[in-house]
Amino acid sequence: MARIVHVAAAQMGPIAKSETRKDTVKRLIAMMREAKARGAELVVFTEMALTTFFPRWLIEDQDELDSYYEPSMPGPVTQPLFDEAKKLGVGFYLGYAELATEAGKKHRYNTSILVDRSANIVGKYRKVHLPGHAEPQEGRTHQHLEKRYFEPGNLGFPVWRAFGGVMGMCICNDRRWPETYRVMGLQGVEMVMLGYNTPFAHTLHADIDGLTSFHNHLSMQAGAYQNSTWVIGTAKCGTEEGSAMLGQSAIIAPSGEVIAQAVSLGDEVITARCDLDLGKRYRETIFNFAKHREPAAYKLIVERKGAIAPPET
Ligand code: ING
Repeated sequence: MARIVHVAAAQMGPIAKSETRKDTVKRLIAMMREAKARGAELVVFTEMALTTFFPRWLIEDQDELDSYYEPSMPGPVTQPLFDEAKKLGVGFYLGYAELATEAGKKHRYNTSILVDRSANIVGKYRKVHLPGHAEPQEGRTHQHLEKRYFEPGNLGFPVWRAFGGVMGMCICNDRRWPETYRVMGLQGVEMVMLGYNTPFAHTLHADIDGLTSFHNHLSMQAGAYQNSTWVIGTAKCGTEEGSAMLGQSAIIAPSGEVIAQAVSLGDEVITARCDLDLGKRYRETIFNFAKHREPAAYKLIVERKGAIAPPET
């Protein structure tokens, strides 16, 4: 019996600083309803889907900064999203800024959750790879201060049995690092969900920033193919508070092929019929980890501290 999951990526256009969570939750619910109407049972929202991407600013007022985080999930403002999901029988991935209290101490994470079709939170992930800086940088029109506002994730890269398969999550910059997919790949992941907020002007090197679009799909397609997994990448995009961000949300098969892609820079739902057994056929042939990642040879692989010098002549 084929294990099919009908998936939607719910891309978001800009969220203005002035927009309330009530407003953004209404947008999320509207896209969830559209996704359901188009046959989806799992909706992948984006990174920090409830607020504007606030790490673009140096925020020194503590109350203003705290206003961007969720002290509880669901909370009073996000509960309607969970209620709608339960009513529709739709699961979802949601990215948000988390204010967690652990052993009486406050911690702040860039977080995502996986919610099943009965609106139960079955998984949580906290972003490991935090790009940008902790201190404001000269010469930038927009900062990228995730290292200032979040701690690195402390949950690793777990995977969960859900939706008839093995599900994994990551967030934005994580998608650029092979370790992200491989750690989940070694746990048998079959679908990796992720959201991203990707400004075009990140490195301020025109040649590199000019390839932002190319590097986006390159990273996700490689991760999908090399680990025989589906990858669902959902953007927050468009010009948000003056910062132009990449769209291109995509549903990528374990073959590495992009099988659905957003074409706008606004709220846009894309859907696909994802056969989880497609990944299985790759794992049983080309990427049979047990057979082809030669344990004996891999044991010999050591981290080199630099190139081997030429023999003394
Ligand atoms: N944003 C960006 C991302 O990794 C970035 C940062 C942009 C890195 C462009 C490299 C190039 O997509 C977040 N939020 O991680």
